[in-house]
Amino acid sequence: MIIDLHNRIKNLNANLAVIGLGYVGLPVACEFARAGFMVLGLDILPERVDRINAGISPIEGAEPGLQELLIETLQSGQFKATTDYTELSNSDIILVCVDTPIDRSRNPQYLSLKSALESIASNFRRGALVIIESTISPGTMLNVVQPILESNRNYIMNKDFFLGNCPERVMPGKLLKNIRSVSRVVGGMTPETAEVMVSLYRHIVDAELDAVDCITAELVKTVENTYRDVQIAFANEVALICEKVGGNVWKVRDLVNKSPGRHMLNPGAGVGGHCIPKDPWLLASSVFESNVSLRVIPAAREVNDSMPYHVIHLLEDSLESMGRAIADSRVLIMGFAYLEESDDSRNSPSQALVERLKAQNAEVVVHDPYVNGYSGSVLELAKDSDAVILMVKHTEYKNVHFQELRSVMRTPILIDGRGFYDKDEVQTSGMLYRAVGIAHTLP
Ligand code: SAJ
Repeated sequence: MIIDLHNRIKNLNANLAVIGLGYVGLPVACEFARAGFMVLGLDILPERVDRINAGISPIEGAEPGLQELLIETLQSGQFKATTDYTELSNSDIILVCVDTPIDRSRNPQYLSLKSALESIASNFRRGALVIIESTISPGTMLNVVQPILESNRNYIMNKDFFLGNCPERVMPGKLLKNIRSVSRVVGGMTPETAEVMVSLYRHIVDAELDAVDCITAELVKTVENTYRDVQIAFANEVALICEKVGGNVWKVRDLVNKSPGRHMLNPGAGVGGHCIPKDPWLLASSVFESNVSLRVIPAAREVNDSMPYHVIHLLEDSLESMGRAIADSRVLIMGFAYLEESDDSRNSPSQALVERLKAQNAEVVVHDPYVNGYSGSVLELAKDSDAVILMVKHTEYKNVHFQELRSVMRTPILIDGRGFYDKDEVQTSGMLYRAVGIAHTLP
């Protein structure tokens, strides 16, 4: 049965379905359609499906080529979207690209995943291949995915259907580019399944495709992001040490990275986004109920989550030196997105900062050139403020003129959360400069 599927993949006459038409599902659906497959996109949101069928990409932010590719694949008839999950009965291959957040106790919250799996279980046909692209906690394929797919119609995996996990490696702003150019781990519940999956993804991926078992695929994706989180936490702790002992973490980092095999990442005002704050908990949760006690991974999360509050400490200290307090101060936050040149503010460190400042009775104003509702003039918004806090290194913020800024502020304090500005330049303008990772020396 899987040999037949393999042949149909080679000949491009396997029918594909992609469940979840977000920043993972929509690009991959369009790429497989461009490759020549008939692709059916499924989503639970009718308005999203209607927009997509009208040729309007629902993905916010600049995604080079996606809008054009969507229109091309709709016009060629290779791709269409629907909310009708019964159409899954016509699919040979079903990709699942739904969100897999964590809940308040940091366990995986699989509502979307389980709903998609139940829809598949009720509709898929014998011989279908199901591939999970969502990031999942190690053990999920065996303990969650397989049982739900076998729960209906008495199907048995590897007899009546086939199952794999090919974690996405997309990056907002370069969704299509990453699909083509970034290697993928291809996890199959059997080696034969992994081999068939490699032949499928070879149609859209130019980079390496590494066939593995599913537990390896689940581990690789969660570990690669946890690795990044721990590395950032290390840089943040070094920043705190530098502040205390009189150093400049940016200079230290540059020189450390001259040492062979060192690649210290950037410290900063916090870690946001849809992946890095979540994936370490997906990894850690796989051993929550065991005798494996994790210390580094949770501690790294705690360090990174504390950084917005460290920025508040720098602000408090600066205001105090000018005879002011946070309460009744007016603060301008520069940058609300989680990442430079992005409009995505999911889990943004600025959210935590704004909430805490407001709780301390500060008047908070936010600017971000990419995030709806926060555009405008930095100079206008800085008027009568007691501090400006740089939270995101959007290129636009390089144009800030410190003398002008100082002239409109009530108290001229600049807190640099990303090592974005030159301390001497800021201080020469007469502003008080404090930065994450740079010891405070009186001007
Ligand atoms: N950050 C730091 N210091 C750093 C790097 C990032 O504080 O040295 C902060 C950023 O400001 C941001 C957060 O961490 O708030 C996340 O930044 P990121 O560069 O990791 O961007 P993400 O969250 O979009 O990460 C994604 C991940 N890709 C996938 O999950 C498929 C990650 O594995 C990639 O390394 C990253 O994109 C990338 O650089 O492509």
